[in-house]
Amino acid sequence: MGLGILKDGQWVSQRDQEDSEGKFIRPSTTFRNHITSDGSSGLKAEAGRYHLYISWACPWACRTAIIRQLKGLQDVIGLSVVAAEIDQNSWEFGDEPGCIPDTVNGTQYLWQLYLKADPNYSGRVTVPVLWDIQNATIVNNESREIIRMFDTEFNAFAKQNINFYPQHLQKVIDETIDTIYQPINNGVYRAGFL
Ligand SMILES: N[C@@H](CCC(=O)N[C@@H](CS)C(=O)NCC(=O)O)C(=O)O
Repeated sequence: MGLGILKDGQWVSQRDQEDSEGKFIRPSTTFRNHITSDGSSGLKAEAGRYHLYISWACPWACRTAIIRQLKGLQDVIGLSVVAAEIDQNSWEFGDEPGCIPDTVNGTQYLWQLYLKADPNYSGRVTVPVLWDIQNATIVNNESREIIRMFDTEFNAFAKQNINFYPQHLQKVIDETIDTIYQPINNGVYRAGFL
């Protein structure tokens, strides 16, 4: 199955995704802004302002949905779910069980969401995506950073008082994630288990 990519704002339905040894290459993510509880980053944690896009087929996206659920943030951060299967047309909203349509932007394909954030975007169109409704753009599409924001910056709104990144475990949590998800060169990442 081939996968597509955005090039200068155009969806192209084929791309190279292997290195010279035939191994899958996972480039680093593009949108890396941060929400903070006090708004000092320029993006303040607020109820109803942010929306999460995932697929249940993606383990990276699932961890963001899991933390949203465990913290009790379902009423604070909205959720849309694309269909579990991806093909050369990108992630697509459907009507299969588990899908939740894009009630914020009304897109059919996830690449359309990326173009709303950046009309000239070039790169992979991946889940998860954390969307800022107020600024109409993508905050962040890196699951490791999204789960940290949900865990640490939204405590004023969270229904569950749980800390998933306690000080005494931070080193071992980071080391474990680094082992699974290793940078190989020039910002190119490869999932350790692939
Ligand atoms: N670094 C990202 C990786 C996300 C990722 O690779 N998602 C995959 C699904 S598991 C994806 O959307 N792939 C679509 C594509 O490569 O076109 C994260 O952890 O959030």
